[in-house]
Amino acid sequence: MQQPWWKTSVVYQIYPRSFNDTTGSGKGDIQGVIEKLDYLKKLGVDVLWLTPIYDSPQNDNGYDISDYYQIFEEYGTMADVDCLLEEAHARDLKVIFDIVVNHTSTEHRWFVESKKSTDNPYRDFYIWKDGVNGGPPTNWQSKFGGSAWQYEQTTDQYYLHLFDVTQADLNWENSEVREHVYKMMNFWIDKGVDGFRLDVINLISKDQDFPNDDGSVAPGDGRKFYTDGPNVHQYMNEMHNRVFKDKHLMTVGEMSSTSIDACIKYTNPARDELDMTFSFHHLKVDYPNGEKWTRAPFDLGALKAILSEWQVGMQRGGGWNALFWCNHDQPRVVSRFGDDERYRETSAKMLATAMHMMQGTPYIYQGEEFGMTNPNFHSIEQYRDVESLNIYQILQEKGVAEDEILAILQQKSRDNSRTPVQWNSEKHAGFTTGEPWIQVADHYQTINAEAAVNDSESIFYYYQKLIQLRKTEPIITSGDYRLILADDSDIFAYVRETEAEQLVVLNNFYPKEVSYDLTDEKIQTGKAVSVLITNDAADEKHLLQGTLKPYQSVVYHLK
Ligand code: TEU
Repeated sequence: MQQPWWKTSVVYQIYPRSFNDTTGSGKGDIQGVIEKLDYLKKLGVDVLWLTPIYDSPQNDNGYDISDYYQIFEEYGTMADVDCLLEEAHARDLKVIFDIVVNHTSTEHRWFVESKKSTDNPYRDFYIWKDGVNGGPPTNWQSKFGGSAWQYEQTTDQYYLHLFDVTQADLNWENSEVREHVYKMMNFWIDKGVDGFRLDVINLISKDQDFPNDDGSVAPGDGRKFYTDGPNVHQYMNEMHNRVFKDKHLMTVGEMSSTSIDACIKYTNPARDELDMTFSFHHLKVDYPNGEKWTRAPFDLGALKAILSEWQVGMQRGGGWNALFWCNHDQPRVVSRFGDDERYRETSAKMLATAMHMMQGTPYIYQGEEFGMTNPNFHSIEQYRDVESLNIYQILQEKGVAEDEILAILQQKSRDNSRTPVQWNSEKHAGFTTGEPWIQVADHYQTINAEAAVNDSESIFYYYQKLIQLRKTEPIITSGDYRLILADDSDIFAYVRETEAEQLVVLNNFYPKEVSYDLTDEKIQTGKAVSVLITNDAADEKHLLQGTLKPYQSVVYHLK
């Protein structure tokens, strides 16, 4: 059956600010992306996702947009965008843009107008409410800490900001807002963009009663009153019909704190909403009691259960997952779930196998393809991320010791994945000839793209093979997922199966040799067995019983 093109594609996420600087500004730029297109083509990816490059005061590195139709000048010009699209398409690479329409920057002209007076034509582009008992309208908390409401003296009202105070939430109940959004999205499609990643798009519909949160869900931060809200599917369907329909685009929604049922609704093709969704539950298995800002090891049992629940649930509901370990908001995967010292290469390949053999569209975050690690910053002066700087202050006010705060940030800060891409062993890892906006991680002399491309056994070529297999082995796209060795505390194992063939995927998540026995796991023995891919030596005769070396992955193919 002919699959939509994005079901057999692999996406590469580019955070332009940290990707490649061609001007010496110390920030990456669009020409820097163009310069690396042949490298990305060699890796074998199909789609490039650029995080926001629009005009912005950069309080949240571009997720605070002040003009959707202008390019942030330090990244380049509209002509550079035209050149990028042309050069990418010439290499059969598609490009999707990041659209942030839950909120705009408070420097956007709409907000500048909106805050002027209660009868301003743009007033209802945003969410303004009277205070209650001299305080904010509700007890909702910003994702970046503190109240989600900011008081404005001029009109004696509060505006809603689920993120930074400089990111004001748009009022999606207002059809004028929706019309402006659809017009803008169609502008970018007309320029040649091949689709969109939609930032926190499941937060755009708020309960119009704006009730206080009684704390019964999560830490009482109000998310149940705006997550997967009352009109969100109506808006997604409207956006589909006004923007996406019949244009063969790829659309992926970033779904904060969502559910499988909601994501089936967002992505089941019969509903004409989105093509796929990012969910984050698997990336909270090192958040004890859901609390991000503490240090904790990850829970492999929870990780296996959550990934499996989403594989089976979305498969049953006709939905489609975006598959990812890392992005610009998450720590580096090899530092978080692998071993970034003794077993860096082996564990990075294991993690890649575990994710890429699942059903969905895989996303590779810049530098993941050659095993970039967390930078292990040791001083608050090294951090740039607004969320991390806010949390530093909040934890200080709570009396948490400085060294503990820094240890927490070392493990959890979004800056872990925002250090410049390490291209080679030259100064600043070849990222810039200027001063980088954020420090380059240490050990770039040995961990860099050039070294990886020059080593046929590197992580780079392992990813290249995984990407190729997705094109040559239809079972990776369409085979049913089934967890096996469910109770094993060291191995994450699953099968992908059709009537005709089966993949047996074994991943040892720890630095120790472990044994396994698949006798009772309904393996399709009797078929020809081969090793599809492994990050170490493997032998077909060990299909049913065998051992895995530290961080070893083996994928057996039966057909
Ligand atoms: O992220 C949504 C979001 O909630 C993340 O910030 C993440 O869940 C949080 O950092 C966990 O503590 C999107 C963008 O990816 C992020 O970069 C933006 O800061 C955010 O939206 C606001 O636009």
